[in-house]
Amino acid sequence: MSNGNVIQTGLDVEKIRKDFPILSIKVNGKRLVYFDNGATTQKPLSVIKAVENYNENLNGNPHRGAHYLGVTSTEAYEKAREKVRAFIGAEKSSEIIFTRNTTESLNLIAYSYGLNAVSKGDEIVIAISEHHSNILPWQMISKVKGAVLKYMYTDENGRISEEEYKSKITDKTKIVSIAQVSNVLGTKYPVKEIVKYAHEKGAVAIVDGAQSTPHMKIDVSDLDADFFVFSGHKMLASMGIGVLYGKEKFLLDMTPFLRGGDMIEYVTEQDATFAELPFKFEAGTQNVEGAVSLGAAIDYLNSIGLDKIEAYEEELTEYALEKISALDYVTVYGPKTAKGKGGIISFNVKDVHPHDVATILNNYGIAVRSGHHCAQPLMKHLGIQASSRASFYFYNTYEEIDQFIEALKNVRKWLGYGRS
Ligand code: 7TS
Repeated sequence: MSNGNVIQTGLDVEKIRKDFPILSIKVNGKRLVYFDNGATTQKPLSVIKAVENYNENLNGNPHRGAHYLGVTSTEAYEKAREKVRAFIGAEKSSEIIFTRNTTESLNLIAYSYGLNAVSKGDEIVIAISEHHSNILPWQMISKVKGAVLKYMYTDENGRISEEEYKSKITDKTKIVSIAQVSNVLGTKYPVKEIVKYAHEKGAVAIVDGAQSTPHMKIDVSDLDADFFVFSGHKMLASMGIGVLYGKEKFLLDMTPFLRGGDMIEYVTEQDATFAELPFKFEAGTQNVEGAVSLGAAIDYLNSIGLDKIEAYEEELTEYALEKISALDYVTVYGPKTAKGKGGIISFNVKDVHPHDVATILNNYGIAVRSGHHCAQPLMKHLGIQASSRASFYFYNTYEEIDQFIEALKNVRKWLGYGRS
């Protein structure tokens, strides 16, 4: 299996890798093994070229003026919006709002929806494994409005049981916000069931798709989430472009988050009326080249197929889990099998600080993340300060996992310990 890049899923990974120039660079004399895809992903040539083409031929300030480049940039921007709509199965492109990233999308929901919808004594429910981006906005709303922030806890396998979410989401719950895939544990949570239950209790459901949208087919209509958010840079696109999907019935009633140019209809000395959706939420000059990069990234992902990507990553993760579990001085957090888990493995090496693990692996050209992964409440829940994390994408190979495991076997030796 270790040399098999063309497995049951039929992904020709060697061919795919040729599309990603950065994967050929050397780090400390070794070919880069990039296992930090949970933080950000690399770009294929088609995305790099789409941005180049935009800047060489199409750049202008969209939605302003009638001149040629004003029109071409508007077309490029709106074409990207339509690609996003189709990619996540939204009904209308006016339900797709471009933001900077997942963090901004969640803050937009908190300020524009949460501040109005939540009152004293109401409850907001999130998971203990949330990224800080899906915690801090709700802490703010809870403090300002006198609401209660409640947590759904993960069990020893990194899962949230039906019993757990049903005991936390109650008639008092106004907002449920949960990541579809945990950026630390890799758990794929039963978000469709959680959204359904939240609706039964009269709550609004928000799904953070930062770690799911790049890796699996998303259909927001089927999921029925009221809001769905993600970042372009974790799915082959540029940094600085993110998405907020919201059901029209909510977006229409929400007040703008940011105010200024391009989001108005009329402005008088003392008052203003706002532009229609989605422009009401896109104040100021937008990141058009970012949107273009996201459109090109979507084309690339579609050309491979999200179902194939998910299946390949599951096989790769199963292989890595099997190998890493055989090292008795390594502790793995979250689900121990790849079924129901994204390509994310968080772990600690006995007696070695995660930063040392990452630094030693870097000597072998291997990039893994270390730290609290912006999930400090989860770290506390797990009883640890930090962990190392390997996170995969469809351009990673079995060979790279072998290299990673071999390097991991040497980590304790570097620090003067025996191998086990
Ligand atoms: N939500 C989840 C589940 C995430 O994993 C991240 C980023 C965010 C929100 C925030 O995304 P941003 O694009 O707004 O920054 N996660 C990580 C990570 O795991 N390592 O670096 C960033």
